[in-house]
Amino acid sequence: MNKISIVGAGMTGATTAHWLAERELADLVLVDVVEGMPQGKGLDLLEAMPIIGKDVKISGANDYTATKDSDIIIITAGLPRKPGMSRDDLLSANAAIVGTAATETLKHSPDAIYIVLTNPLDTMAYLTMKKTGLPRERVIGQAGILDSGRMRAFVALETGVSVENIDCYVLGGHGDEMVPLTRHSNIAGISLKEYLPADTLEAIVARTRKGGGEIVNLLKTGSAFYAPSAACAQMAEAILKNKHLIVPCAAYMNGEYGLKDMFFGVPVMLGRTGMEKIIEYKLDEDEKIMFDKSAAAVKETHEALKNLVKF
Ligand code: TXD
Repeated sequence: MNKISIVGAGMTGATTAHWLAERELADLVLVDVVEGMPQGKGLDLLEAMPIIGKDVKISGANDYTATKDSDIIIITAGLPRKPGMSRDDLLSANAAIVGTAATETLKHSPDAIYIVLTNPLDTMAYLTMKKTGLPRERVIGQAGILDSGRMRAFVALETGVSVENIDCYVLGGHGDEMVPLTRHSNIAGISLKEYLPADTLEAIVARTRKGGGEIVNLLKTGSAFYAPSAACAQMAEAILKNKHLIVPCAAYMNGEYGLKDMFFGVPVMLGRTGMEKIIEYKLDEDEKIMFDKSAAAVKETHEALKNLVKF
């Protein structure tokens, strides 16, 4: 059985464990600083396994020894947003948490692939790669599947078409400057630009960009967790099953799309070695402008990180 350890057993971490257990993909370990909480959630989930008929071992811990020999480490530890906060407002608090989680887990699982969720996402993935010194194939950030999932849900609500027929591609940084590619997004092969009136499509794009904030404002405390964790589980499955699945994720850029030394949301191929390949779309002029704007915002947060942390 494969093994996945999830650091941060809060809303996103515990719900990721839930989706993963349903897939019977790997044994699971939850790690959190709150005493008893990861153990309690782990045991509760373990006791659900006979009921849903899945042979998965799940446990919780407050230290990293239990994560030994994990195939995948998922990092969701850190603070979530409060209403009125941007993801970047979380930078200094979460940099300390993610830095420790990354280096400590690596000691026990030198061959693991890292999936990072903590915000500000692109910069926390960058921090994880720099702190661990891992090759870029083994550090991937989750954002694009979620942002694209939100857009797919809004298109489905608008059109009444099955979510299975709707493909959306939201690229760029995981912030308000994210880039929903309406030309490439489609319903059963028909571009959204053809399928929907311009103003409807514009409203969907705007709602997608603010999708995380919409939920933060409704919840009042905490941020979205069902869709983010479902996205994370899809990534872990694609990796462990060596699916060569192409999905938007945050990846370390080494010249692709003209970007270097930064994490950015692009279509990647996921398989057993992690991020196997970056897919490069041909962007038109408008798309390129949106890409550059989003990249500039991510770069700025990366620079703020470099002023906080030594690699
Ligand atoms: O799509 C995405 N990338 C995201 C990211 C979608 C949803 C949530 N996203 C971000 O993940 C969010 O902005 C936060 O930065 C993290 C965690 O969000 P979550 O909603 O799960 O927050 P919780 O419920 O507060 O859980 C965080 C847990 C909590 O139990 C803390 O006790 C724990 O993290 N924590 C730690 N665990 C281990 N080690 C350390 N040092 C630690 N510090 C806090």
